Amino acid sequence: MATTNGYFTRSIADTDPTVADALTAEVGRQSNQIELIASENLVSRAVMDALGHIITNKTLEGYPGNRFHGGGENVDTIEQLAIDRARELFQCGYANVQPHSGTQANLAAFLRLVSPGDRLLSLDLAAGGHLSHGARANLSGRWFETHHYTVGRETGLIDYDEVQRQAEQVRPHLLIAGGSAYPREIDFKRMGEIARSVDAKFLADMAHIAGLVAGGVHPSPIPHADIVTCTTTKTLRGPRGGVILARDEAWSKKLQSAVFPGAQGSLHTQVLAGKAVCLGEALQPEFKAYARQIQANARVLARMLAEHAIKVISGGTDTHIVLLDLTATGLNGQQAQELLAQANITSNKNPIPFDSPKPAEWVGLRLGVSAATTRGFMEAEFEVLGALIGQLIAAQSKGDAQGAVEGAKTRVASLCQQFPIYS
Ligand code: DSN
Repeated sequence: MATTNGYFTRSIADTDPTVADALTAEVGRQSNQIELIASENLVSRAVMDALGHIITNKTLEGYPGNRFHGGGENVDTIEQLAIDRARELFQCGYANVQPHSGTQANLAAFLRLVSPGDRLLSLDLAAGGHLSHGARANLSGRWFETHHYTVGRETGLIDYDEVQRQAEQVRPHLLIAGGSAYPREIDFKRMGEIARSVDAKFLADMAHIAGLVAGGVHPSPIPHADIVTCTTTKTLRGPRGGVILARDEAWSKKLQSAVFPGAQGSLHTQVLAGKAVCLGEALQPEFKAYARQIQANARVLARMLAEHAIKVISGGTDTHIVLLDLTATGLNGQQAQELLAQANITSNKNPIPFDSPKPAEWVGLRLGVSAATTRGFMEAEFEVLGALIGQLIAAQSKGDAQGAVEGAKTRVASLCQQFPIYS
């Protein structure tokens, strides 16, 4: 019987060494590489305590005080805390902390904002948009008629006059701002004005920049959008999951039922606990300093790469993201990603504006500084890192990066040793 053979006491190393070995290897991987994937971060020990807690056993549907199952009193406490913290952090009237991901949060928002066949106007994927904003491969692309705005070919910036012109032409039911690879500040106020001028609803997806908004270094979409969605995973430095926010508590009834039972079933109770912890952390004064450091570090990284003759899309960054155009280097995104990986720097290939639709042909590399900033890297470390990446790419475009890889590996190892994680 499960309960007589150490079911409640034996560790994973004893019961399932194959999985345990992969988990141990992952600790080594994360410790010994520099994480530059813009959607990643390093959660606190407190968030991990929540994620690994037996609260995961609890099945619940509904909302605090109004559940479909018994025994929910402790989860009620945690969920209410997460809601209150999200409302305080983002200064809004309504928060729903149940969405299992940002995409689920968007799905629930669509359920209340649009009907099948309606027109969406969202940022083009290659210009930094997101799959769940009407991409063909996503349900949203099947259910809605999607139109995209993009960025200026030369500037890499959203041209708001052009968005206005397109909105007048398309007459969307829903205008969406936000995405996964736009490195610059988004003018949510202007986007809200554009939406209202054509009687469209306005959804702001601040998944990537939620931590920057929380930390006060990026303007908040809350005053301007009908609904705001985000993840807790990225700059917010929490568990994998989504949140829906609205300025106005009037959305409460409609959005509660859009999330459950509209878009998903029972809660991920352990993630809910992790969200409560991360939102509590983001309310601390140190989080503001963290957000400022992200921005400062990203600017240094962008400057260093530009000094190494690598084209930085839009010429810089206002966020945690630095998006590189590798065209002039002769490398594509995949080759650059693999090159950096040889030196234990983790990144991802990405399309740049007007790039090929085929991932194998993308010439972009997306870098993000949130995780390394959590690790303790400051401007000085990002100067070193920017130079290393610049030298690696320059050497590879001349055909021989072996020496540069060896040199970079040594510097990366010493940085990782200097800034340990989870020790
Ligand atoms: N949208 C993906 C990214 O930005 O990497 C996952 O969050």
